[in-house]
Amino acid sequence: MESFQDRMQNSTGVHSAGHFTISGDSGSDFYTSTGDPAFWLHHSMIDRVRYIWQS
Ligand SMILES: [Cu+2]
Repeated sequence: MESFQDRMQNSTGVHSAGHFTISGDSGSDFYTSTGDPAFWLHHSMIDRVRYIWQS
């Protein structure tokens, strides 16, 4: 669990990188990402990867 979390959640992890690169503000406002519909494709894939990992 720890290694999976580290890869997904640290500041350059897959999950975090989507928040910081989709929809504009790369690095300062984590919450602007949700304004871009493309962001939800990213987040759906994050959920899918977690499900696959759990399985
Ligand atoms: Cu997120």
